[in-house]
Amino acid sequence: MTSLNRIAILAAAVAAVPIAAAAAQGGGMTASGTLVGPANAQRGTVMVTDAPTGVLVRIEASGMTPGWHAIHFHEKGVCSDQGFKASGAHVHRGKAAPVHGLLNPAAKDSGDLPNIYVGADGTAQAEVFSTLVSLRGAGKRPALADADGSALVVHANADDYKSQPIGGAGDRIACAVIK
Ligand SMILES: [Cu+2]
Repeated sequence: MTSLNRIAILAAAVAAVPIAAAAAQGGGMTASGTLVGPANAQRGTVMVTDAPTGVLVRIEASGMTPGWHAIHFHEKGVCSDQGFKASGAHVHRGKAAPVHGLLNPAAKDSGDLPNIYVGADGTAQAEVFSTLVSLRGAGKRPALADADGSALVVHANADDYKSQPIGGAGDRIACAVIK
């Protein structure tokens, strides 16, 4: 191949992947938030990276109660109220209430995520991946960075991945606005 041909092929390949299309497919954009507990006390950070088939989530937390805890994406980017109820229900498609549970065959809950484990020292470091959402709507998956934003909420108990409405996860104990 002459170098001229090579340049022509390279130019064609670049033209075939315009920047907008790359972003629509999940172009590595990130969003992050500060994890807060009761009385707005800082509990760590949450980082979400858009990926071609979903989102990668990194959580670094401290000052938490040891043990397994459910985490979910909730539908509104609000973590300022006592109890974090303002973050709403889980991220989901359409108007109907979602059917929850990663191990539930009928599930339609886009906010579902696997549990995290907090060690005896009250810290947790975890990376989890979800194919159920996107940051900005890639793959027609619900967008975390939509008009009203979203939040990552940590619950008091583990998620059993089956029971309704939230897998027995209990109270909301920490919350991070994703933006
Ligand atoms: Cu939840």
